[in-house]
Amino acid sequence: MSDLTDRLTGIVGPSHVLVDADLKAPYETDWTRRFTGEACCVVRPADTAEVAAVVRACADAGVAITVQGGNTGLVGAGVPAGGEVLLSLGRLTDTEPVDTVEAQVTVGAGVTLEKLQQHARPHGLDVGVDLAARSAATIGGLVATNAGGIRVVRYGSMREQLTGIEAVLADGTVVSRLVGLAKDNTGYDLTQLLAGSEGTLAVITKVRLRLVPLLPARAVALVAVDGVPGALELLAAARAGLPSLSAAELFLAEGLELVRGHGRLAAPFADEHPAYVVLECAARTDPTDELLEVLGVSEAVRDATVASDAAGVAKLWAYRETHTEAISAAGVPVKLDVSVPLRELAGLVADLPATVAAVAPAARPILFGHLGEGNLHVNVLDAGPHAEQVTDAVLHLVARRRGSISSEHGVGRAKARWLSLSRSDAEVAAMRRIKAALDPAGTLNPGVLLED
Ligand code: 2HG
Ligand code: ZN
Repeated sequence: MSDLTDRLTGIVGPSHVLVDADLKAPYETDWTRRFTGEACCVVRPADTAEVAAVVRACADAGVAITVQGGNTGLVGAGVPAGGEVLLSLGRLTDTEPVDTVEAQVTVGAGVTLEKLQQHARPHGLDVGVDLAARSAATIGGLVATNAGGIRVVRYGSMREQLTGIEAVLADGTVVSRLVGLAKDNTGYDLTQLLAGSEGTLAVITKVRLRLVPLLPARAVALVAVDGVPGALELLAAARAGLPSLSAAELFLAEGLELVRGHGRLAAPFADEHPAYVVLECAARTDPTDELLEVLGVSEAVRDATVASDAAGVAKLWAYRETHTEAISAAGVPVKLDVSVPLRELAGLVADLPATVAAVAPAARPILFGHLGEGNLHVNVLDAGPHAEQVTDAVLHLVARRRGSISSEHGVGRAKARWLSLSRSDAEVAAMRRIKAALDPAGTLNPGVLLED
């Protein structure tokens, strides 16, 4: 192994090959604290050429690689299983000037979402994807997992923002397609193949993204409803009546109680309600009136509060966006991220507590997520030794309702065992053939997405 570390040191310099346990530790455990594994070393290249040389060195040595961006992933895809070289892309922070004619930009994989937003916004443009982990999540990781977030209802997931990619293949070859042509039918779309491939096919080093118009005027409503059927009735009204709709989110009474306790937040309403919806409208001019009009006629609304100033908007979003940190402060949850057709959502939410209780009687499920896509984040606290059974029971329930076992976080190591619940044998076999063609030695992120 010291031959390999010597070669890696020659490529990136001694200060960017970490071998001391203390220095490696922050890279070896994921954000949830549920996934952890030892890396033989952490290597931090500065650019695509260094990444290519590192990948080639590992291929020559027959040592596997775990690829890591901001380490905000939730499915254990970015931490080693044991013994891999951990390839951290945090130094790939090149940011090219915003191309205002194409409304596109090219950035290094290690640029955080927040930095990219700050880069685009002075030009009257914005990134189509946004999510709570924006300050640490990197663009490379967001593409590798095809991240979704809170604006999918308007702009789609990360793959819809992609116009080009540069990546290093398992043998160290660089493939680069960063022109960002709006139309380009010249064969297989490698850019889209790599989106959502979770580091198993190549290491993404640069990304070209389309940008959307910056919409400075925002109005947010926090709406109390009787339950999921009411939330869906409100969603239907919002979809029909709000051309400026930019987010439609859901959380339940248990989640509100948890985030209020964690953040010392005031109760949003005089009474408690079973479920809450956050609707956000974004436009060039104040969309408050159109939002109020829809709230005024929807029979699903039990109570509502609306804000359009920055502080008020942030205050309302906090009830939804602090769910993850409030849950994490309460324990290490089993994190599941599922989606079902919207007509199945109420049934799924109704069935979940009993399904979880049957295998983990003391567990506390906290449900929230992205209403527009039927994407529920099922976080289960206090599952104790029953984490696997909880995962198994919930994912089977989702499959019975024709859903996906991973909506936006990816499959990672956490869900690889259950991939066949969402993908047919023929599909998994085709995926394995693609993996074998691009990474025949199985060096890139082994055990992620496809079980060994
Ligand atoms: C969100 O929507 C993120 O806030 C995190 O996808 C979800 O913590 C989770 O389970
Ligand atoms: Zn989410």
